[in-house]
Amino acid sequence: MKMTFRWYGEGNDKVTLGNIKQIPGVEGIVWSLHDMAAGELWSEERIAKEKEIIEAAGFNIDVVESVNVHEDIKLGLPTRDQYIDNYKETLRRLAKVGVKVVCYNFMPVFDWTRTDLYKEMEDGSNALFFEKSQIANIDPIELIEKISTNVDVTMPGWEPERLARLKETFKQYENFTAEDLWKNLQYFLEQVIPVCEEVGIKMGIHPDDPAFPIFGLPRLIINKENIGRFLNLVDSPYNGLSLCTGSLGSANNDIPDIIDAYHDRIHFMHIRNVKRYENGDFIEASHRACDGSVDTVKVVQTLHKHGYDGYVRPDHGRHIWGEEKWARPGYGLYDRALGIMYILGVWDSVEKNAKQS
Ligand code: DNO
Repeated sequence: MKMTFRWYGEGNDKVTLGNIKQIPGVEGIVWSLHDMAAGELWSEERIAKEKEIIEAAGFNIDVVESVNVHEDIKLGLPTRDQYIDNYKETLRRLAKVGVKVVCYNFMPVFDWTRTDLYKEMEDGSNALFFEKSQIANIDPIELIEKISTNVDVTMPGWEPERLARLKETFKQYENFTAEDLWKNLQYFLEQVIPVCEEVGIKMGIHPDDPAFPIFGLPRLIINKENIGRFLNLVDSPYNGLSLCTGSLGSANNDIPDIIDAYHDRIHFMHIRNVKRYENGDFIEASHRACDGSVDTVKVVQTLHKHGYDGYVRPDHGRHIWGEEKWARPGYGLYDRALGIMYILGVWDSVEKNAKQS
């Protein structure tokens, strides 16, 4: 298991590389060019600059999250081919500097969705929250307006250019089915995976978050069966997963069982916990197994059992010790650092037991 930490880049993240350096065990920075719109070709100069900054701080640049997929590709529009060409060329450029894994998602319109970014918890911390009944009763555009007020940073999946086109994009998805989306995903993979095989980049699709349809939009990567279908669309080790325990944990998925089934296709793990309530709401909890609905201990044990040597990062943390005043929602420093210590603690103890027996 290779530990990493997501970082949004200089001037765009209040967490510094120096901060991250002091968290035990972190080998790599999960990075991206966050100002690139989906479909744009990444410049070699910008890629080289990011590599230089990250490597100078003593980290590897092996994982990129994300290279975003243009909406026209998801919609299967005739214009998709030019964006797929850019995607392929971006992958070639990333491979040239040593990138090994690219994380992406194939969720229509939105990336992750929540109804409250700072829900107060009993201990005084606050965290991302999803209230199912709110989603059922609110217009998506109203929701975005409501939750993005008072957030002065761009959030992944909530980029300004995406939000500006929201109404129009929703219209394009009218009468669009899950089968349409599967077809367009297959088309994308059939184009992109051969390039990955050639240049040595492993693609890891991120599950849909939450792992159920919202606003009448189809969602594909939501359970074991669909993940199996996805892996068979193009049956290549380069067509793999960024398995996110929090996203899959928003529905009643048996994540250790999913890891058992597909561990050889997991290139990147996002490990975090969520606490699910009976009414379908969920809140992001600490990484500790007993604090939420995901058995994070069993997740790590199962990875160890299969000799997992891919990348891992802690995912969304709660905002603690007042960091909501400066941190990007879900991406503060402290709770993610605690998460790393928990994940490594479980891993080290399983490793030690395995060696002794
Ligand atoms: C949320 C993240 C997602 C993820 C994308 C991958 O915090 O896990 O935004 O990066 O879905 O493309």
